[in-house]
Amino acid sequence: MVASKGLGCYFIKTQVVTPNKITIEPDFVDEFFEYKVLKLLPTKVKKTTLRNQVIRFGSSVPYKDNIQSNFIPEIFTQFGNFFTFDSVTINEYMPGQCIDWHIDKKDGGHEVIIISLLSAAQLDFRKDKEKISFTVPRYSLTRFSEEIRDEWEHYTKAESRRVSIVFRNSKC
Ligand SMILES: O=C(O)CCC(=O)C(=O)O
Repeated sequence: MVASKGLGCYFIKTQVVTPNKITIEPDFVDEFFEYKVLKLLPTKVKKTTLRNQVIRFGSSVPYKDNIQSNFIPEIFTQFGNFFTFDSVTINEYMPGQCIDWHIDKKDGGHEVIIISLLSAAQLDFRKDKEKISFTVPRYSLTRFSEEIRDEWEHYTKAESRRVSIVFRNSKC
């Protein structure tokens, strides 16, 4: 984990927390969950520097592209015990591919929640001239809200093949 000035990062046991509401919880899921998620992904190789593929389940708010079904696959329902969501996005990155700097649309809810699979990645945030970077390990759960969600742009580039799952709640 690497943090630079601005957000004042500190450790609480296994979690990383900043006053601006980002937490990274390691080992939130396991290899079996990863295996089940990968079965949902079609095999595709796109020649692009951006994400290899994006598939979505559930609500078409805030993003209506690439929706596979209005129903969220059962494998994800267990997470209802930890957080509320009405859409699930699965991103696949091949080595060197990235998602460009962005702030998630407001109507995706007050919090962005991400599970990382297959490999760790660096998740970067920037606002004005400040930048902060975190390592999000394989199997971890990352949650961010408030200022860092609403005012800081985020970006990630995969070094190895990586799949991320993003949970959003358009109803809050
Ligand atoms: O893959 C990630 O960790 C970030 C995904 C993301 O920012 C998004 O889907 O909007």
